[in-house]
Amino acid sequence: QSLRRLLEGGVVDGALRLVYQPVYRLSDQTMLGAEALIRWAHPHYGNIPPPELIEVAENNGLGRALGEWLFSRLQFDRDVNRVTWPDGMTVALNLSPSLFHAGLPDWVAGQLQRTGFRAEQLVLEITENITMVDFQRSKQILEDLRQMGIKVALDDFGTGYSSLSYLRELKVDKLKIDRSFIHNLHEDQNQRMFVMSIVQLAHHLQVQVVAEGIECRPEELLATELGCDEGQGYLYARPLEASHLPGMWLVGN
Ligand code: G
Ligand code: G
Ligand code: MN
Ligand code: NA
Repeated sequence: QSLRRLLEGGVVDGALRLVYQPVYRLSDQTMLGAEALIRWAHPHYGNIPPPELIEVAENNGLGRALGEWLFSRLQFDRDVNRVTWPDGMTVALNLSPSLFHAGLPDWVAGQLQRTGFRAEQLVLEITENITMVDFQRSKQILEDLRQMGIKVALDDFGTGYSSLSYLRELKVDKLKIDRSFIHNLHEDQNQRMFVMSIVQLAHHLQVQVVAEGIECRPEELLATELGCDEGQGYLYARPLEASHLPGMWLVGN
């Protein structure tokens, strides 16, 4: 049961599936959407961690196949598993490095058309390191995506090699502060200073800030006080099976 066979075999095989983690507005706990996260339950090796799955895909020239599978599975979950996306709710997808090239905007447009999602529903998450490979080209790709109405988020922010000043040039909608900075926020003054500085700079640039990995009330309280706009984490919800997501729209709002 290779990854290639699973990807080429379509979306019905449950060994490869998506789970969805809700994202909330911190000021009033309104649910804003969900992040789709891939899961691979291997019959012999058990659950393969996503980073390993991504590496296998990238090393075997399956980056694009994986991307197409993601959109197909979103469509499948929507149409067959009834994961409806109410107006205004967004779905965030993590992009594999090999998809991040000049052809990305056209490729995404094709996927949207094929699967019947609208650009406004989509958030694309990319890590800051991917954008550092060719900064000028990355700027153009992000501009093109946003021109199409797609939102772009910088994922795992704070763990990469970029400097803060590059945020000024790279136009994104959101910045997701890595969960290592949110963990025990109430117990670490340095982390609080870091988060506060990021929020100030981001807001100055009209960029929204998402706090990842909120696990307890004190972390939530501080993330909110420090000005983070959105939050995601086990305190609110773990990544959920598709069938459990629609119920969350109601609970959250
Ligand atoms: O879901 P989990 O916390 O185990 O994810 C671990 C890492 O794998 C995260 O950094 C996440 O961004 C990444 N990841 C999860 N799903 C996908 C996916 O569908 N595509 C890519 N490229 N990365 C993913
Ligand atoms: O890098 P990225 O943001 O895509 O990673 C998302 C991953 O983080 C998901 O796979 C999810 O399992 C994990 N995650 C989400 N919320 C929490 C949390 O509150 N605590 C921890 N430890 N991990 C979380
Ligand atoms: Mn992510
Ligand atoms: Na992250």
